[in-house]
Amino acid sequence: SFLINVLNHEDFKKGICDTGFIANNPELLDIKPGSDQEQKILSYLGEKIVNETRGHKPDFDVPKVPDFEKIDGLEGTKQILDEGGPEAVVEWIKNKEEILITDTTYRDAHQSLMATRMRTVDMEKIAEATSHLAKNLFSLEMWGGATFDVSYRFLKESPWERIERLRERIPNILFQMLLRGSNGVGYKNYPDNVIRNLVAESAEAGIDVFRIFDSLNWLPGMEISVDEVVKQGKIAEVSMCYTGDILDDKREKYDLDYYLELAKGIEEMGAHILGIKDMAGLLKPYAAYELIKALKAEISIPIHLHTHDTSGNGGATLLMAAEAGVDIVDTAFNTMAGLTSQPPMNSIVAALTNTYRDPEMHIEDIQKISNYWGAVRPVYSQFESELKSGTAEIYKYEIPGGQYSNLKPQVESVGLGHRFKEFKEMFRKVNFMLGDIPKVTPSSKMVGDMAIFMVKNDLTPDNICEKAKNMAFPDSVEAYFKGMLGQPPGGFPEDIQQIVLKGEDPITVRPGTLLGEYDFEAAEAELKENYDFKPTQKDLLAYALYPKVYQDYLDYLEEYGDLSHMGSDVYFHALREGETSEIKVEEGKTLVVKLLEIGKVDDQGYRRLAFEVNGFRREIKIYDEA
Ligand code: 3PY
Ligand code: ZN
Repeated sequence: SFLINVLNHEDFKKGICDTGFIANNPELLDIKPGSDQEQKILSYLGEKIVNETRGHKPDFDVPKVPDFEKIDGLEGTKQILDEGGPEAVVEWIKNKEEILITDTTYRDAHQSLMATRMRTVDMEKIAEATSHLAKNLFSLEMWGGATFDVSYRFLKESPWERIERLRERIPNILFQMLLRGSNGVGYKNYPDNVIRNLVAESAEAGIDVFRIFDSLNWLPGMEISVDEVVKQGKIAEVSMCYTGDILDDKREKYDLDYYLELAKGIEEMGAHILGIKDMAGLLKPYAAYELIKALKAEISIPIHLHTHDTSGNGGATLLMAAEAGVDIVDTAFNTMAGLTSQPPMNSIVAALTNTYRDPEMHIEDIQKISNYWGAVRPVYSQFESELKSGTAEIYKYEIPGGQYSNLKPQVESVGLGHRFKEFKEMFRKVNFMLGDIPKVTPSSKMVGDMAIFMVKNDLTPDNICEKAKNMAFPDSVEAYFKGMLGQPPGGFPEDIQQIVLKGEDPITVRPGTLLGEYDFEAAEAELKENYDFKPTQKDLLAYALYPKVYQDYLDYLEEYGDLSHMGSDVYFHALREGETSEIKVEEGKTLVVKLLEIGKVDDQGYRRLAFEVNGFRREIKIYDEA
């Protein structure tokens, strides 16, 4: 390669090559990496090292996958569904006195603790052990919500492949996803055929339980999703989002009757299970008791409770719900639980063992899985929020767990990091200014956008109608007031609606009836034209839901290749000088990479990095942006 470098050099071609040629042109000694794949990986690592980690990497323990005895003919809830359909699962739940447990570690726990950054490799390694050691779980919530977007946008991996890779290793436990009704796994209303397609493809990929919600508790926003889930023979867990406080007479909009009416509507829609989606952890323990007791008397489908532990009361809420007869509760393995995540599974199981609601899980077995996650978590610490303890202030601010770990960076990104407290106060004020609405993706994002907008422009609920008359509001706020997220309980405040819409008429029908069909064929033609591959229906959905994010992902793959098998310590922190790492590049193929040296910046601003790859010295040059 030295010779090739010499022959291709501009000066050499022009014949300018005296005795100083080599000494004056040290880049001639560039030894280019071997294969294309190798080169892509080294450029990925090089970029990380030179422009991000600058060679600093903390020490990490290697997460240990526990030993377990393989069970022949392993069976669980998945087999009940596959053999008898949703009705068989519902019957089975109803006949159980024991409480059933869902684990959210693969989805909401990391969405709420570490901005959804958990990579498939870390899930995959513990998957088979989970299928055995936690075989009595009702379900694993492992998809949907923000995971779809974040996989493509930040992790540069396919969320579809995640289902596949996990399903291969977990044949016995139901897979559950979170579906935002007409908003799919996005932040806006999508055409009906996109939603139907998303449900069908998710079902085909391996999702069994669809937890469907509407961010304003507007039932028409969930119709299409529910209909398609039922058509696919999967379980429709239709949810009501819990907000306010049924124990507080002053929050009369969200009293017990509100939820009972909603639940009846959900049962009438054909839901197999009622979900209670307490996205911010506002359901207090005694309120949970009262709510579940009343619901049990009113409806006949099983009840699945989802909460967050932001206040520190999440465990108490689950236990009171258990006492009131709730059928299924969401938890996460302890080392991935607590705070903005779900209440801790191991502790809840311990609390209920030897009671009439004993979840029939083995404490020692599930401890092993929790230990694994405990070792995985530090690799992701840069994505964690600063929250160190439970906070009763969540009852005041009502910020969803999944939004919490994202908010600080979002507020910082618009230069308001130092005004975070003020922002949280504004989040609350905006909620009441809008008439007190359920806040969950995407309505929670809209409230967040509005709060940022108001803090930035020194607006208050008192001065907004005057001061913001001629201002352009954030897109999400405009869409909300237009009715594009559906209709909020109690309607829109007209004065604010007028200044936001500036004369435009809002809609009151289901947005999907106005959107027309998404043209999947045109999308396929577009993708084929710009990228050299034949997209699957799943790829087309990614493009339909997130056109820009998906194209950026494809561009990234061209530049760096598929890095989804690389260990997360290397993926996020690369290597330090002298460190050797086995980097898995695909199934059955590993490169042994050692970072030998990070060179000094040259006069063009480049650093030369020397690696050893499978025993061969490789060098690359990376531009130092600092
Ligand atoms: C999501 O929609 O992603 C949520 O987790 C809402 O709580
Ligand atoms: Zn949640």
